[in-house]
Amino acid sequence: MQNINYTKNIEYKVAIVVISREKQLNALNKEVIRDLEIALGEAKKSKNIRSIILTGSGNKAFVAGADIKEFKNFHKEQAFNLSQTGKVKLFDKIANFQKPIIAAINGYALGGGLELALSAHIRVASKNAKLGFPECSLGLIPGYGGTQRLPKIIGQGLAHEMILTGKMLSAEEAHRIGLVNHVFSEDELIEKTLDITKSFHTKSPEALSSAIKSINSCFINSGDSVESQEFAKLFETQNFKEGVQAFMEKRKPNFNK
Ligand code: CO8
Repeated sequence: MQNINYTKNIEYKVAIVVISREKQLNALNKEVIRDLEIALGEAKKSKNIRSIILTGSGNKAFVAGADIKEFKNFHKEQAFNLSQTGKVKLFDKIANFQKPIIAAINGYALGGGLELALSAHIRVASKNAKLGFPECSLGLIPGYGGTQRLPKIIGQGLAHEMILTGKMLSAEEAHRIGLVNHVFSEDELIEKTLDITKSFHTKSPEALSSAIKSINSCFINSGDSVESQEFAKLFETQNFKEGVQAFMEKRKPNFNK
């Protein structure tokens, strides 16, 4: 697990999974997704692990998105497959995980990074966190379940605004609209998140698992394949090429209107 730092906190019965690709702001590429899958498998089979904390390395980013450099030259079918595979291998697995998963957002949670946090059962953030969906500025849309999970968490009106404007929210704004449950200081983020996990010790593991399954069942993701299709379709547009090129050149995109 080259891209993941996996530690067990025995006192709290927690696996702390840190995405460790700091120089690229922990952007999600295929290897990170594979390693996260392995880490979750490890946490699943450990009897002394009752919950998982997912966070990013460093103090700048949780995850700044899917790795734009990885998919910049993709065509429609590759984009569709990447989106679908990521959902099956990771995002849906997190959402349906039998043990509680808390995303501790320690900086930027953008695009696929915010989608990762949305898949978790509980989200907390440090005061410096910034959350947003910049995909439309790249000529894209969220492709890892963001269009499905966001409206269920913050409501359709706010979800439209977040995705269509690409506006980044501060941790406090995210807290106000229910996108994160708690905001902690940067220094205390993990400590306070560990405190939340303590309450799981006094609960039946089977009950927690059943609660997660039942809560999820009231949100059947009927629009999931629509999202992957729409995401992939955009790879055939000139505006997508311009959006990605602009990101690579660190400039604003000049889209055809
Ligand atoms: N992908 C690849 N590399 C990235 C990403 C990313 N998402 N984010 C940051 N990086 C890299 C930068 O390219 C840079 O690398 P280098 O040093 O080699 O130039 C390094 O990380 C540091 O980043 P910056 O120099 O840009 O740092 P700043 O502090 O100036 O800016 C930002 C920080 C604002 C976070 C900026 O990096 C940024 O805007 N990043 C991109 C954010 C973004 O657009 N995220 C959404 C990506 S698209 C997506 O997630 C789609 C999800 C659906 C996918 C479904 C299937 C693929």
